[in-house]
Amino acid sequence: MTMKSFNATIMGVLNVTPDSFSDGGRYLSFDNAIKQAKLMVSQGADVIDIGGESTRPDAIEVSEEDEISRVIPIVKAIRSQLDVDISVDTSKPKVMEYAVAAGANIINDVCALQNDGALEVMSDSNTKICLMHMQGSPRTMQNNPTYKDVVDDIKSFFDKRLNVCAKAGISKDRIIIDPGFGFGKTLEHNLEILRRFNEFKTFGLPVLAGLSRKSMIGAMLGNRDVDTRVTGSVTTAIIAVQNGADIVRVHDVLETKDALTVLQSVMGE
Ligand code: 9MG
Repeated sequence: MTMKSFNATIMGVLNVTPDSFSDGGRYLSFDNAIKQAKLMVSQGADVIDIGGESTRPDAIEVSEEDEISRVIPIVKAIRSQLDVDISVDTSKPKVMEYAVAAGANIINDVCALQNDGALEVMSDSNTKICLMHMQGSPRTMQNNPTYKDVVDDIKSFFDKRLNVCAKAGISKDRIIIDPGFGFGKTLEHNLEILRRFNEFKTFGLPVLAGLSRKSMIGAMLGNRDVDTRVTGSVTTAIIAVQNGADIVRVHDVLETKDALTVLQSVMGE
């Protein structure tokens, strides 16, 4: 029997938005956000992903200034108080610029550096970048998403974005890819991506899976609401890691860490 390593990186989600779908507003205050970041680190998070604008379809748009004022003080506080990598979830070049200057280790861009100016900002830095696939925009993405072959189509998208990044001088060793569960995908698309997750390994890059508390979990469990999706979320994280995910983006760090530790003990090298 061949043994593998299942020591995936745990990225803990820290939303500092009033309207994020799964923890809307809970960590909006500065003190609560820092407390939550400390808790996630104590539970085993390797990276904290800080987001100041929700990506849900009905989310209120946030100005550049508001996003900067929500996110950057938290980046600075976490940088000075905790020994953890910091990711900033943003698609705005100005926020990227501030985040990089404040010491972020990763820019997590659900628009894969397609917004005007994003590529230039990131080519001027050494920070890692997560390129996520999304069909459409957050507002329109769930209006009948269609693919010829969902995994092949997403892989073609990565081919193109990796080319664009290479031309802009962004080296491959800075890039993480992410098929973007729930971003312009039906339940069937999401399930197929999860089953065929290891096909994204052909790029030779770290692959991130973000499934935590998403509506696909609720749908599989008979329209379960967001607060009762923990077990389903952990199960999908485990499947993703068994199928090659290097990083899992999760809300429930303790539960995910326990499940990964058990997986590694039983199945790991
Ligand atoms: C911000 N955000 C929400 N869901 C996400 C996912 O699945 N991947 C990444 N990279 N970011 C996400």
